[in-house]
Amino acid sequence: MLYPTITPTRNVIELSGIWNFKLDNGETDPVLSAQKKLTNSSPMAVPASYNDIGVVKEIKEHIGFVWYEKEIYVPNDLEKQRIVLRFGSATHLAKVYLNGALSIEHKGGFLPFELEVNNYIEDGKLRITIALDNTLDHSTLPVGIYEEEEYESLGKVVRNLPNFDFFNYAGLQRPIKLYTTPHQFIKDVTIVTDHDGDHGTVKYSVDTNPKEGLVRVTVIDEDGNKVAACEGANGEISISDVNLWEPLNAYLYTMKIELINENQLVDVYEESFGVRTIKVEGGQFFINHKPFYFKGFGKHEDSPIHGRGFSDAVNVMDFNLMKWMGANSFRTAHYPYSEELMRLADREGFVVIDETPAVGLHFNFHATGAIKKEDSTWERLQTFDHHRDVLEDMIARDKNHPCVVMWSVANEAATEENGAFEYFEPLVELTKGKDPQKRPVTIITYIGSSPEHDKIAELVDVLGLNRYYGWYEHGGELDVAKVKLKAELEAWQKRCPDKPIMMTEYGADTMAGFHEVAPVLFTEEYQNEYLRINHEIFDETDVFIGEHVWNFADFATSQNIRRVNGNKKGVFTRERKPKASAHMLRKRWMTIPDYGYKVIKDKITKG
Ligand code: BDP
Repeated sequence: MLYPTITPTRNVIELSGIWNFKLDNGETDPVLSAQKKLTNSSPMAVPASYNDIGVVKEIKEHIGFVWYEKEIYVPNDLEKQRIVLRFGSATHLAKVYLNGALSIEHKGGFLPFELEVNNYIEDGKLRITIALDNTLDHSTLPVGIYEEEEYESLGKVVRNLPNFDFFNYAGLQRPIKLYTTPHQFIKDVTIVTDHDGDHGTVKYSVDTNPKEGLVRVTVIDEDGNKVAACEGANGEISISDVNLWEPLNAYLYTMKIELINENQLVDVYEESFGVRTIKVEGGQFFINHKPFYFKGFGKHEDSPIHGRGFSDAVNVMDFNLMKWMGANSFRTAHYPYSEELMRLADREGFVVIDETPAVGLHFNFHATGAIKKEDSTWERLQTFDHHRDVLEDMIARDKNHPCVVMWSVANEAATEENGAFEYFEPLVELTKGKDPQKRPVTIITYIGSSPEHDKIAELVDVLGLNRYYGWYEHGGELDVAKVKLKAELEAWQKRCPDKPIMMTEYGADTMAGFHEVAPVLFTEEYQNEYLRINHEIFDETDVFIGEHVWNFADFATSQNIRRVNGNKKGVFTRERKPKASAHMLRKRWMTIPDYGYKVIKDKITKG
């Protein structure tokens, strides 16, 4: 799926700004309400989550549909082309009405969707009305628990509990754009790169609509020089003296694609790409044939005021903070992040584990944090079809990004329960089948999915472990935590020799400004000690390929007794001020090289 950009044949109009907004309290018929302009609406910023900027509880904690609307003129000149309305995302279920007519429905809150709007324009105008539902249940990703309860004195009370640990922000949280293409247009491009010595190869495949005309492809370097060219919808291009895309040292080429019909240039699109390879072998993770070590974070798209709303300023600052720390990578926990952020990661050289919104696929945690004995998750969940669609859409969107080095199919599902293997096997196969670059695949597991009980380790290329020894297990007993962590890592090596292990989450809630001489839970000293003992064990483990601290910054969660106004495991506060651990981690990461930190001597192979 192509990201909309301005080219000599295409235009883009941003629809960000103030939209009309209104809660739907279920009294109106959606079809009728979309037929006329929204009345009694309030201003709402787009992109943004509506929850925090709505201020009052009724908006912040609203369950169900809300309405957004904007009426625009479509300049006459544009009407000669295909005009496409594109949502970077709409969270979670969207019904889009154009001049009152239902035109598209989309399920899933973290991936783009679009539709052609030419036929909906009336008198040069387009009234875009969106009904958005934030309800989560056993068929959505993420998974939520929907409950209704009658109280004599109160009437019906509706609850929609997130089955996961982040606030269920909703709204039009990413940019919305109107863009144009010619009627004969470039629909998609797929790029797969390889290199040997200083010789790079680029296999490409261009999809056009209709499938006719001549495709011309030119590769341009960062200085604007043409380095290679080719003709045809599919082909292979050689680049001599190739500049590789390297972690934190990204080099991006531009592939200029021209579609020519009867000697006329009809469409132009430019896709940037990096030349790099990925391979997992012998317990190591190779980027460009060298063993890579992941240093970084599980993140969230989360910031004050915006909620989960897209902000270039937040993204640039977060990347600068990560660079300052010596981090080279992050995971898009727990949903695909905005396309704009992924493009920034390409440019900055951050290595990304790209995760689906499949979180909360378990019924074995109790709200108190206790692990319940449960074995019916895979019978009760109805997420499979949607999970498959989301994986396909995520790969279609992100397949060309050099920053993406691994797909995460799910986070902390009930992977120790019967039925987990049967649920995940087709999804892992699908991921491998759909990804033209054949990147490694992981499914991130929680502590209940121990080496003794886990059912899916054999399906994945990398064991992604979220483990909290010293926090949820043996909190305050760091000596015991160390022993337990070591034992588990050894057990994994026995069960899956040669499979790389990565700590995809480890962390401790820490209140910025809480201090004690002795490390005590919630103090900055404890967070440091907790991280330090984890690192000691990581450094003793051969097949260990990286560490992602949970979390980059403190983030919002729903209200519950385990969270004091949000999750405080951040190395930065939610306002991006460093805790003591930021300085401690910086010292460590600045001395750990991106490559060759864990070279297993008898296993050096060419990745
Ligand atoms: C893990 C989850 C993550 C939570 C974290 C925590 O993957 O979403 O925020 O634990 O409890 O279980 O802090």
